[in-house]
Amino acid sequence: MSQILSPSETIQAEDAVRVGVIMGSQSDWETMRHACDILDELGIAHERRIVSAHRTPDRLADYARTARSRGLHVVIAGAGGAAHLPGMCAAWTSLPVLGVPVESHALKGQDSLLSIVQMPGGVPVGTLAIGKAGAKNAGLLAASILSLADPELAARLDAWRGTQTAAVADIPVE
Ligand code: RP5
Repeated sequence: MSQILSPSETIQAEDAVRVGVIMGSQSDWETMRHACDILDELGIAHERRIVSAHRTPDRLADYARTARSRGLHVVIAGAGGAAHLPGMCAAWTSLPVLGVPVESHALKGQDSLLSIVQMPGGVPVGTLAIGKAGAKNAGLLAASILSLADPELAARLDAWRGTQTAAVADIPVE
């Protein structure tokens, strides 16, 4: 379902790939994998790339500028620290960009959160929570966006939510 492209490969998404999951570093993967897990669970084809706003700025520009023409509908971008990746991605594309603040060591992700959420008016990034919950919800929000034009996905998303609801116990156990 997912497509993993090596950094050296020409950026070329398959037609079916609708979500791009990008992250600033390999070290972000432990967080961003939770977005990919949700996309896999819901049967949403996606690609995963390491794209750094600071270390690989040209790769970011290429990726974001071609995202729509390559068939992507949503980009999920996760980064930590001075987390410019989601904002710079949104500067290059008018696709929905969902930003995931990765939990940093120094400031526990508050730096990441503020870097991502405080976009100037005119260039939006939909900012999620810090860390795993944010990555998971980014996957779910991407699914929700795609479900607007995909009734079968809407049904899978509703079923996923129903399963989650059914799994909540009435009474806490020791
Ligand atoms: C950011 O710097 C990345 O998104 C990552 O969260 C952080 C640290 O990167 P590494 O030094 O672990 O590669 O660009």
